[in-house]
Amino acid sequence: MSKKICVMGLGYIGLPTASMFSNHGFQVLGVDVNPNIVETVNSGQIHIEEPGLRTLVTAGINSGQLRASTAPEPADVFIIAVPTPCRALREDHRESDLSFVEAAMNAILPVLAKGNLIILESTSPPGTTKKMIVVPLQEAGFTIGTDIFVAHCPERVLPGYIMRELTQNDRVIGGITSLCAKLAADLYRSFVEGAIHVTNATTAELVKLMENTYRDVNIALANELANICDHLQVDASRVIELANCHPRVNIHSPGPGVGGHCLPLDPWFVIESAPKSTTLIRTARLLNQSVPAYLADRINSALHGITQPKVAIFGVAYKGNVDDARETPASDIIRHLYAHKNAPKINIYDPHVRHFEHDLSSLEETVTGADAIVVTTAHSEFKYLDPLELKKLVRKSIVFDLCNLLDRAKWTNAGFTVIGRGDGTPAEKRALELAQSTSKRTSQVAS
Ligand code: SAJ
Repeated sequence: MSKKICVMGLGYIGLPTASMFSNHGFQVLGVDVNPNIVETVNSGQIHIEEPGLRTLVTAGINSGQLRASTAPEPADVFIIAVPTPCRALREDHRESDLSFVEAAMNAILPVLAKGNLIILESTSPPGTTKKMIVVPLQEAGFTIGTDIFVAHCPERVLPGYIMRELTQNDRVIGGITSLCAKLAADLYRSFVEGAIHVTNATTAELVKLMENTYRDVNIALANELANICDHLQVDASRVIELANCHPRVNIHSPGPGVGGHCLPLDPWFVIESAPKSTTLIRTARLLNQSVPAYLADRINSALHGITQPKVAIFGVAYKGNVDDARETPASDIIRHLYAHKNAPKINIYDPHVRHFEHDLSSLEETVTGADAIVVTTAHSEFKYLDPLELKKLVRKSIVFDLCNLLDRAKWTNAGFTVIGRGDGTPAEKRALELAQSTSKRTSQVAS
């Protein structure tokens, strides 16, 4: 009989992982506290957008290897893939919330048996595997490494490419003992084609956090460069392009801010674990957090003098071509726009996101009468929009391309003033140019 795996949490990581194991010879029970998710999965459908996921879920359900339920059952392996949020207590202070890990452990404790392997996949502050998994098991009478086994195997897959990266990426496995690590490594070898690196649990926790921290710090540098370029009136994209010709330089891309459930949170887990040794990480995080307010100010200054301005927001997903709006910079940009004295009316269009904190509208409704279009997410669909068609609907032809996504020449030729992220032209100057050209055209028409 094939081994049985119980996956706790059927979100962006749990469901892909459960479906992957179910297509590699394992009996898999996916567990989620949300009965709607359980019902959706049992019908072979998915509740999240991720290329290739539906095929594996449908195959798993049809073959009988995958099932979903709201309660765990006895199994050989338990994989915990639940959220580990980081609650914002202040703008400059966040704290980890491990209550979902605790709830998952409480749910599985009654069905655990000797010989089981328990794996924490959720991204967690250093020490979590010991504190939240090992300690409750010891309290329940188990001896780790002899009659029960524990490892941390952080997920490291990129949303949008999860199914490919699950198999192709290297995997870091942190065991509580070397036998724990070996058992977990053997399990993941069933589908992982990348190398499997074995270490201890706390090292694996820090590896995962530092990967995302590395990216956050580098994006902060790119965002600071964009701000410098606005000040110096130099184009940041060109600076980056030329600097990256150097064999040891890789400046990241500036954008509307940093979103998602990983990069804006994981550095805080590191800060929490060593508050006195994390000056750079904290500074970078705060810099990235400040970008939406900075950009909202630039947008507002371009709207100066317009009574009851109207803004069209393009995209609220935290990045291009995903349906996930968690911690999206668009949300902060909208909040700061609304807080302004001359607050605009805001309409939002996103072809991927289904649920957002504000109402979403159709493309046409969003653009009609707009004084500025603001591209806040790099969805591919926006690249293929026809600016000539949009020009007929807007009131003023300004577009803030905060992702540097659009074909600038195409939009400029269609009559739009394009303001890119860090493109070096002050928004106020652009708005002035635009106002002058509009009044010139109006007076020409009048005469
Ligand atoms: N971003 C920039 N500039 C860049 C790159 C990204 O502003 O040059 C922004 C994006 O627009 C987005 C945010 O950063 O708002 C995060 O996007 P991302 O593509 O860097 O990362 P995530 O959050 O989708 O996925 C990351 C990945 N980590 C790394 O690449 C080190 C992924 O491999 C992890 O598995 C995932 O976090 C996770 O779950 O932890």
